[in-house]
Amino acid sequence: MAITLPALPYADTALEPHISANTISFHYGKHHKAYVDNLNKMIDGSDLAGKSLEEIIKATAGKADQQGIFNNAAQVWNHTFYWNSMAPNGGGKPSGALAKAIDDSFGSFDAFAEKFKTAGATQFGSGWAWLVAKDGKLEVRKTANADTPLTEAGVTPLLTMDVWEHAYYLDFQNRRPDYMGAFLGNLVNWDFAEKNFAG
Ligand code: MN3
Repeated sequence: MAITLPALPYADTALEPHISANTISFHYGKHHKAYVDNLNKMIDGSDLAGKSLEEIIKATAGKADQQGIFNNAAQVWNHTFYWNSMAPNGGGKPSGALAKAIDDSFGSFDAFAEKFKTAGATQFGSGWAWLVAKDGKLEVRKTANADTPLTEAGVTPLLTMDVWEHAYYLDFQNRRPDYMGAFLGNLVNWDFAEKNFAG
């Protein structure tokens, strides 16, 4: 069974004016789709065909001879996670257990937000910023290219922000900090992060 491109969880105009339908048409319709298509071509007829996306990522992580498969598989997973990390009328602050965990782990929501934006701003070149849970504590991470905390034992990804240029260049040109401000201020889907935190 081939890996499929999941439907977007909202209309392609739903994140406007922050992320345009034009960005979505390239980012989801071209980039995300290409990762799915490339992955299916690469695993066709191999032992990995028929395995789940998560199984493919874990089986190929850190293996130099399977870097291409890993990159495409991890990018499929990361992007689906990213689309779900945003919502129309998102932003604001989390509530309940996640809000308490953010205060306990970072000192305050604002301290978390600073750390998250710094992770995105200091990821040189392409990559991702993450909020993850590990041993009941929350951590901010950044990963390069296709790398994903999904491969780390005991780590649960809660939220991600794509900082590849293709995520923001059409709407923000080179202003990555403005994109990150819109992500946290207007788009971030705390309901999704809360569900991931609750397991
Ligand atoms: Mn991307």
